[in-house]
Amino acid sequence: MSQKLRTQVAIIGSGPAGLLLSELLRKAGIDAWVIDRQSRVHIEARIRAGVLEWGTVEALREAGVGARMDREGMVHSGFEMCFDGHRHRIDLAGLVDKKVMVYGQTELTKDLIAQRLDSGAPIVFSASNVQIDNVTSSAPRVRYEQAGKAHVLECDYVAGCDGFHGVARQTIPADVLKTYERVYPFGWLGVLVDRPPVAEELIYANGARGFALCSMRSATRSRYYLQCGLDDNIENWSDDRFFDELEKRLGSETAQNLQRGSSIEKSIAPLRSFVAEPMRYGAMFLAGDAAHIVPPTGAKGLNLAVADVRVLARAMMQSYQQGNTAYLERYSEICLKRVWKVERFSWYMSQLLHQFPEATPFERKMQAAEFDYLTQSESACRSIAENYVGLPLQM
Ligand code: FAS
Ligand code: PHB
Repeated sequence: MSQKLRTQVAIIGSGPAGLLLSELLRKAGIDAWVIDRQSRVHIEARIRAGVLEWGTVEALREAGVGARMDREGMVHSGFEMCFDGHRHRIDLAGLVDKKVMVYGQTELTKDLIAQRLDSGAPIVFSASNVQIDNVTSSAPRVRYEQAGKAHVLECDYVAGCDGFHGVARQTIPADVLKTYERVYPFGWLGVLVDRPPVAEELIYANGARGFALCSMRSATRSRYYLQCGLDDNIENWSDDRFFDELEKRLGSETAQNLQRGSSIEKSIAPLRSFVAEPMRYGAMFLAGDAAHIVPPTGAKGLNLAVADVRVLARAMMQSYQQGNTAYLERYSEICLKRVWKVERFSWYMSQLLHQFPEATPFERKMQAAEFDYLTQSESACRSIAENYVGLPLQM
């Protein structure tokens, strides 16, 4: 016999989107349940994004989880782009008077989960067989099993924050859902190493051997990425081979400051641009990777997920507190406007900064000319800067 439960908002997924939404709603006195199929340990062990737009920083503070980020995060006022060893700094503070925060997605996920557990508000881990029913009726509900027991959670709204491989998007009928996709012919091989970063700021590098990114999690923990083949696997990459290749891609001037170490995490992530429309179906709202994927070259995945839930939280507050459902009605339209701009920027950065196996000599020349133009045009750099720090959130 399944246990019947009731809430206002059923949130599928305990990643940054689902957790932030749950805490913004809780702060506004709106009940929600968070349900995830993975364990807490698994979720908190994921190594993903590392750069936060200022809008994301403000949303995390608004949700009450800004303290550790403000203590341990690193505020950056610029980053470097490097082409064939020639570095050019994008001065974010100088060009658009804004900065970014370097703070790991792993850490902000831990902060959000800890606050939710401390508050006693409902969060369910290791739920299996999660299913979403009746989202086009007046009685939407979510069913799941946990510890061998079946549960039925009745609700007003369902928030599908369950990532690219989740169940929510699959709930939208094929004749309603429209998807757009670009799969890139390479992946990113990432390593995490407890060594001081090679430079104070991030370096995005392109060259004949391919893309490389130098990022960090703290003054003593670095995160490096190399463009790799789609059919590549981490067994082919010893730490020594990784650092040898990174040195070659960075050029001797930068590489002389590179401190090698043993990797504490190593993984390959495919690169994809993906958008699903609409982001709302009846009483169900998609947010984050459940609705869209960007290649990480623009550092936008996490930030776009946060932008979605800032819009969704405000729309739900308007609905519950003022009975005004106008924003909920326009949720998909409002979010998709931003999604397509962010997709464009992430695609642009990926086109500029990677070696495409099928690229013609003319296309390589276009990359070089684009980079050359960037080094001489303040307007071009300002365009990159305003996108990198995050476009204003429009409601
Ligand atoms: P998430 O995927 O984070 O969370 C979805 C949650 O839903 C998960 O906890 C999952 O367990 C749960 N779930 C899935 N199916 C479910 C089901 N059926 N029932 C219940 N729960 C379910 N972005 C960057 O900017 N930089 C990076 O370096 C970077 N690296 C990345 C590496 C990888 C491997 C991936 C996948 C993404 C990376 N991203 C990166 C993008 C990343 O930051 C995402 O945009 C961000 O995690 C999106 O957050 P959510 O939408 O909350 O989805
Ligand atoms: C990271 O630190 O993991 C990171 C930073 C910037 C990106 C992608 C990943 O564009």
